[in-house]
Amino acid sequence: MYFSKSFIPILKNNPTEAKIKSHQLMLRTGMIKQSSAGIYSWLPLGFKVMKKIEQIVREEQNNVGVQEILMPTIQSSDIWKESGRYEDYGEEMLRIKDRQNREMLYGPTNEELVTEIFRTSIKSYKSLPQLLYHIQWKFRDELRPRFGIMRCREFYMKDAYSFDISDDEAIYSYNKFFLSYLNTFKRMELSAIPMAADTGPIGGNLSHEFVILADTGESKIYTDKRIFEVDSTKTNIEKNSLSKLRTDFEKYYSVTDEKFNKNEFEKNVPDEFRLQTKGIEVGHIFYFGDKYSKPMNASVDYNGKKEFVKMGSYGIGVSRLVGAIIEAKYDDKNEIMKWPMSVSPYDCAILPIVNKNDNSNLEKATNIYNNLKNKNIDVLIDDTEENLSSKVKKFNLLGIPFQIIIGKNFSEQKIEFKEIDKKPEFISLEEIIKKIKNKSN
Ligand code: 5CA
Repeated sequence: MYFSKSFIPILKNNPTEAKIKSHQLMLRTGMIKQSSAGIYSWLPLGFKVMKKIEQIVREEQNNVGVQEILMPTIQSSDIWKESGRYEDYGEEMLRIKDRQNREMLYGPTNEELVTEIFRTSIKSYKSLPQLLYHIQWKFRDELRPRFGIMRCREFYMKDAYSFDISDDEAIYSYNKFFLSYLNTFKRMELSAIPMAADTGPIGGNLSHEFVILADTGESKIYTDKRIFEVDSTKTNIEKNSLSKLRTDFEKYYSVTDEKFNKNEFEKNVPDEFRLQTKGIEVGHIFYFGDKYSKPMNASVDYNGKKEFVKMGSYGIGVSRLVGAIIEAKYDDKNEIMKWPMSVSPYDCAILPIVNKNDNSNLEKATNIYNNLKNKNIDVLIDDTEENLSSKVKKFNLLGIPFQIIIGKNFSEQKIEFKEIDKKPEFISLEEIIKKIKNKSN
């Protein structure tokens, strides 16, 4: 992509309405545009990042055997009346009437709808477990939408649902998601810690939030620093291996605000390991047994007996993750963003010095650009006539992890190449390709 032809509407200055760095950067680099309070359009740069995050989330759901479906955004109120949540959900739910005067709503979550889908098709315990997910827009009429896409009204979520015959099997499903979440966030180079959490309007009594540390986070957290050392790499999908993983984490006190108990914290965590800080909730998993299956009559036949299925639900804030990664990776002091390669909007940027009367640098840049494209490396080339220092400043904000700079001292064998936050080196195109490919794997 040529910068001059791209739709990346960069702002000169930080927008004053934005209070945290992710919101500032996303507006400044034209990733999103607000359309009304808490509702955003996703422009090419932001959309590319979000789609890459979505794909990682998808692959890690598939890896633990969850099947993808797609449910609609608009739901009928009938099923919510069955579960009893239609009234309980309160003003956060956007209620809509259709032309027949039927009560509809824009889904804030999908426990009811997925239970309705399940109960009409699955009749025997032999078809269990069923693990289903979708990635779909949600709407919650938040009282105070804020921080851009971090707490907005319309957001993109992966939500998954599990159906099992017993508590024991249901916990096994829960633990599969536990592992898949750790793997998902690791691929985005985030260290997300699972914390015992409150269940709010979703319900149940077992729940973990996955939280990444950030000063600007809205969740207060209390944790034992040793939890960062827990190794999940040797865990496999077997029941015992997964429950060991849970135990390895749960050994360490780690809770969100609502679950905090000062005495327990001080009793369980030696002084030097106590960490009291803030974080961003990027995922949340729940086990709630028959909270929905019972009132909605979702049961299976178990050797002639009717058993209500045991359910859990599992969310990841796909759109929130875009902001969360910025909060975790943006270097405030040097004003440099560096996207993890796995979610970066482009793999490499080429910054030639271009002037009106001499297009030789642009030709060299185009040549390299074509070479990289042939190797499946996604490149953004800045073909504008801005001077080099303002190009570098601009690209430091765009956060593409690699840069090739083409100026007067260009040489085929010693091309100026740098990782965005490191010193330049002078190497051949083959070596450049190798370095980029190494980082992509
Ligand atoms: N049904 C359950 C699990 S699927 C559920 O809805 N869980 S949730 O309420 O915790 O939401 C799941 C994730 O969506 C959260 O962890 C968070 O990352 C994201 N999320 C929730 N509310 C918002 C919001 N207003 N703006 C952006 N992301 C949000």
